[in-house]
Amino acid sequence: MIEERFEQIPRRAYLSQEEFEQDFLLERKPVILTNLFQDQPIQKLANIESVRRQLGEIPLMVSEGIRHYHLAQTNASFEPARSLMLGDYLDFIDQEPETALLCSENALPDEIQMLFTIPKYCQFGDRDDLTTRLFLGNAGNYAHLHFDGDFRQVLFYQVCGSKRIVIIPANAAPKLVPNQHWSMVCLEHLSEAEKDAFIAYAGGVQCILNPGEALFFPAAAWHYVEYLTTGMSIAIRFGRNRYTRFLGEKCHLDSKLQRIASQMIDEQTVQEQYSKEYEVIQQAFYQPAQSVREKVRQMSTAYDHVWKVIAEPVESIYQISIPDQLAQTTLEIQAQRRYGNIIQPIPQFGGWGWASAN
Ligand SMILES: O=C(O)CCC(=O)C(=O)O
Ligand SMILES: [Fe+2]
Repeated sequence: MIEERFEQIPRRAYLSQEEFEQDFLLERKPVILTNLFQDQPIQKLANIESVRRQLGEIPLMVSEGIRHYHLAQTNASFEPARSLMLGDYLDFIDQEPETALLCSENALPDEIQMLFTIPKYCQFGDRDDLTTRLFLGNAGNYAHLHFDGDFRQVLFYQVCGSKRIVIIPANAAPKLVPNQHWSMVCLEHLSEAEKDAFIAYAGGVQCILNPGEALFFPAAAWHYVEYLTTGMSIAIRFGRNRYTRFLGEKCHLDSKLQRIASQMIDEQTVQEQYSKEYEVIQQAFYQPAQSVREKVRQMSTAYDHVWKVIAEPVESIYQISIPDQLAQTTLEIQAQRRYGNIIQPIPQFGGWGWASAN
C-alpha cells in the first residue's frame, strides 16, 4: 500500500483537453495521468530487462546530471560526462550500484521517440516548440531541487522503475534559498521526517511515479527527484508562448524571473493584463548596455519592478542568503552566456571583468 504522504498529487485516467488545461495547466497544479500511452509500444518497456533487450545498443551520454546543480557552474570537480551504450551503462551500474553517473536530459533517441505519439495535451502553446528528453539512472540517484529554466510545461512519463517526485510551486522560492534555477536546500541529505516537514513548509506535494504513469508538472515549478529503483523516464516539454519563450531563452534566470514566467503561461492573460509589464522586461533587454554587468543590472531592475506587480508574495520564516561569492560567480557565468553576444565589450576594462568590482 502506498503511504498517504505520497498520495498528494491526484491520479486521473481520462482527462479531457479542457479539464487538463483549465484544472491543472492554467491552475499550475500537477496531476498524474495513469494511461497516457495506453496500448502504445512504449508500454511494453515497463521493466529494465525489456529496456536492455530492445534498446541496449543505443548510445547515451552519462554524467553526474542534476546532482550537483548548485555547484555545477563553480569550480567543483565531478566526473566528466562520457559516452556509453545503454546496455553497457546497465552493466556498469550492476557493478557500481553507488555511482553518481546517469543519463540525464539526453535528446530522446529516435528509437524511443517512435514508440509513442505526442499526446494531444501538448497542443497547448507554440506547437513547433516542443522538445523531448531521456533520463536513465540507477537506484539511489537523484536530481537536486531545481526549476527548468526553459519555462516549458512538462509531461514526465515513467517508462520503467519508480521515482519519488516532489513538486513545489514557483512562488515558494523565498523559502527555498534560491540561487538562479536551483535551491540551496539539499533534500537529498534530509531524513524522511525532515523532507516531509520541509515539503509541507514550502507548500509542495510529493508522489511515487510508477511505470506507465505520467506526471504533469507545471512550467517553472520546483522539482526534486529520487530514483527509488533503476529507472527510465521521458520528459516531453511543451506549451510555451512567445512571452515565456523570450523569458526562457533570452533573459538571465533567477527566482524573480521564474515567478514572473509562471504568471505568463497563458498568452491571453499576458495580452489583457500584463502587456505593460512584459514590455518593461523587453525594453530592458534591448536597451543599450556597455557590459554584461550593466545588462544584468538593467534586467534585474526590470524583474524587480514587474515581479512586485504580478507575483504572489510568500513569507518565509527563515531569511537565509546564499554566499555572495557563489551568487556572483554563478550569475557571471550565466549572464555571459545570455548577454555576451548582445553587448559591446569595453576593451580598456579588460573585457567585462565585473566579478571583482564592488
Ligand atoms: O528524473 C530526473 O532525473 C530529473 C527530471 C527533471 O528534472 C526534468 O524532467 O526536468
Ligand atoms: Fe528538471
